[in-house]
Amino acid sequence: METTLCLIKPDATRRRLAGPILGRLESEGFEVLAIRRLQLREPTARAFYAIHKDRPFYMELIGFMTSGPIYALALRREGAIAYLRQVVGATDPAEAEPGTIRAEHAENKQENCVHASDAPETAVAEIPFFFPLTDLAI
Ligand code: FUP
Repeated sequence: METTLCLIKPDATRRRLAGPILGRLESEGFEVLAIRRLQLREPTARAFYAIHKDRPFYMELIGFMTSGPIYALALRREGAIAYLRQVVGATDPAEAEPGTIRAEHAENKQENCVHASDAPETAVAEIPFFFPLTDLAI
């Protein structure tokens, strides 16, 4: 079993899509180990996306991610990390496989509804931004 981090981003929260997305994740076999609703502050958003700090879209991404409430979820499933990336779909909804969350709901490359950790090292680094690892028994 693996645990991964999923964020339901401000665009999806604003559009009342948290429920449908959570339902989809549960129907895909993910167990919700932990869930929080919160609004990211700039220093936390900057640190979370530090890997992108030199990309041209970085400050716009930080502005967007701090623009409203998000949901953070720690999700457990067999092969959770790769499987969640598959269910979420490509960054750009225009390129996302039909049926993926982003193909169904996302507006563009930035307002793309969800974040999903992209590797085991990333999940272990990202989960503690929101949940103490000691609470999750992973
Ligand atoms: P993903 O792993 O699919 O979430 O996407 P990336 O790691 O490529 O991008 C990280 C974040 O940057 C995503 F949340 C979307 C955002 N982004 C933009 O805002 N503009 C872009 O042109 C590309 C990515």
